[in-house]
Amino acid sequence: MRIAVIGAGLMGADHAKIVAEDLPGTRLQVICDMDATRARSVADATGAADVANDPEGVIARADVDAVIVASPDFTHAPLSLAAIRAGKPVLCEKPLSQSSAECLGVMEAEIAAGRRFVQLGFMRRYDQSYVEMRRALAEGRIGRALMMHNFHRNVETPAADFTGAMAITNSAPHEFDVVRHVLGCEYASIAAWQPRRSDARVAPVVMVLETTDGQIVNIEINNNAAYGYDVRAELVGEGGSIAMNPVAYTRMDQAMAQSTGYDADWRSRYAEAYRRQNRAFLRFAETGVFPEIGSSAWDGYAAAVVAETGVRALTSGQKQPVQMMQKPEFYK
Ligand code: ISE
Repeated sequence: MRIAVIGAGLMGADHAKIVAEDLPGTRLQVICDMDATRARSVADATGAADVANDPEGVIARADVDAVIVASPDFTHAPLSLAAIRAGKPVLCEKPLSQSSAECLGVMEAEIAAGRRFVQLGFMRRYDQSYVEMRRALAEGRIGRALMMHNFHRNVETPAADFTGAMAITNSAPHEFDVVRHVLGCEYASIAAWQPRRSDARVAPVVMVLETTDGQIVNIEINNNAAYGYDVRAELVGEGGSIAMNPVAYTRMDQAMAQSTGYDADWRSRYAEAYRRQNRAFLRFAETGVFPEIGSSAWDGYAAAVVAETGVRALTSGQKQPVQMMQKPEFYK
């Protein structure tokens, strides 16, 4: 399987490393980036065979069998469409698009092509904590699900002009996706608020969602939490609860105190989830069978609808109904 990685930024470099180190049987064929120096440095670090700067050209190349898209968000849907046109499986970083209409275009192209090509990079589904929550629910060990509490904290925003709307469209889609995956239902409504900060940085966004099955979900997105990358989740059922443990290999005991560290960002916290996701993508590329827990173009559409509705809820200060199309038979 000859793989091209499009985008040699943070995520592209990470994906290239996973392909090179953790996907036996693959060849890292091309690293593609507008910035030739960046592409070359990732290629050198990972032993990729070639570099390029034209993504659509790379997707069409005869010596490329599958594609990983990790270029800027606005390129995700157009490049997924190019992969569908070329008949090549694509692992596309989240979000598929911030526009649900554009996600719909990708779904329509896939349906017209008659088979799945697009796996979306909602890697949290492969994190062991969510795997266990979903299993506990399926096995009836905590009874019927009532609520899910979620915290998503970054050290600081990547850019100073990051807004509350961006917290909803860029960071929260991980929670939107993994919660509906764990609970196995869709959202019925969303409300969103922000507390006031004492400085100009973006304040946390707190959302409360109702599901179509009558559960309540709350999500805190705090992109300026200052102390570390910290994701927490607890699924509460009628007969028990299951919560994510902090992930740490060691504990420090010193000066009359006990402490564990935080990751600086998601790449190390979810390293194993990314590896599992990318292995699942490789199997998908080899067999054409869509991964059992993988997220699809439909899931990208669902996340985009909730995010669009969440932004309306934040700006209006009012709870908004989440209105999604019927799930096409193709994605069932
Ligand atoms: C960021 O946009 C991501 O995509 C990461 O996966 C997430 O964990 C991070 O907190 C987001 O801000």
